[in-house]
Amino acid sequence: MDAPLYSLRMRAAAGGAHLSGAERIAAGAELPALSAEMVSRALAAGAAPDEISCRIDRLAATLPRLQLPDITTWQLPDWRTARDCARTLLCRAGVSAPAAEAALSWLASGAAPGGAVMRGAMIVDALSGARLEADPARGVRVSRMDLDPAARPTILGALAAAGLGHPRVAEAWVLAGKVLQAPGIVAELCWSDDPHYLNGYVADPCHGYQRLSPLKAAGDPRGGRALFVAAADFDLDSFCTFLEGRPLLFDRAGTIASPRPWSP
Ligand code: WAQ
Ligand code: MG
Repeated sequence: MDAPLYSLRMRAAAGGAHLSGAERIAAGAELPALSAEMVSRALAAGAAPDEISCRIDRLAATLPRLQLPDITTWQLPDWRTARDCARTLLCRAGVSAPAAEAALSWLASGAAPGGAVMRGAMIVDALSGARLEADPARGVRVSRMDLDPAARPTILGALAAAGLGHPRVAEAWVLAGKVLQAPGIVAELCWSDDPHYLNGYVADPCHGYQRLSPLKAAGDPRGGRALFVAAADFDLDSFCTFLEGRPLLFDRAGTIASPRPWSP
């Protein structure tokens, strides 16, 4: 019998605003080191946190194991052209032009009330562009997903070999991998709130994880995630329960294409 696995979740806040978060799944023996690593990360996030919460939950004995989406990387001359590219990719995935536009401008101006960065993701009707999340400051937090511990070295090795060794890539790839399994998902749009990390992505079930470099201007502290959903038969509760609650591991990489200049 395999050793039990645990979900670890960390979230740090300062002055009521989200600072950083992390999600992992690991065996018990890894928990002391991993939780210390998460606390260090919270402390290194920039502002001094006034709250760091770490939570550990034991998971069911057998977890589903899936393949990660394929990765493409589109190189763009600047972030404005990349936002046009994001519009094109979102529309190709089935998002309406107004819904894509609305999400891009929310992310650009701060999607939480008062123009702050959200703690989680917006949920956006892919047709109308209406926001569906219950709490516009929190959104939905995708959690309880990770690389299968046994496959982790191989998958991280494949990323590093492709020049994608930055830890943000693996984390976002895994997060998008889970998002693309959610019932009713059409596409995801994301860029970081880290002022120095400029890459972002559009993910959809057909074309996988499509990185756009750069997707924002250097120094911009705003970022976030929009999850576009098809409203027909959409059930908000099952969508959020899946993303927040259902544990999922990835044990195989998708194909990783070399970076290419974008051509529409
Ligand atoms: N669930 C939902 N939304 C989240 C989560 C989560 N677990 N974690 C973060 N967010 C939201 C929140 O609004 C953050 O402000 C925003 O996403 C950005 O989070 O291939 O690093 O962790 O080169 O800053 C994408 C490109 C990097 C990676 C994304 O996001 C690549 C990134 P960050
Ligand atoms: Mg961040």
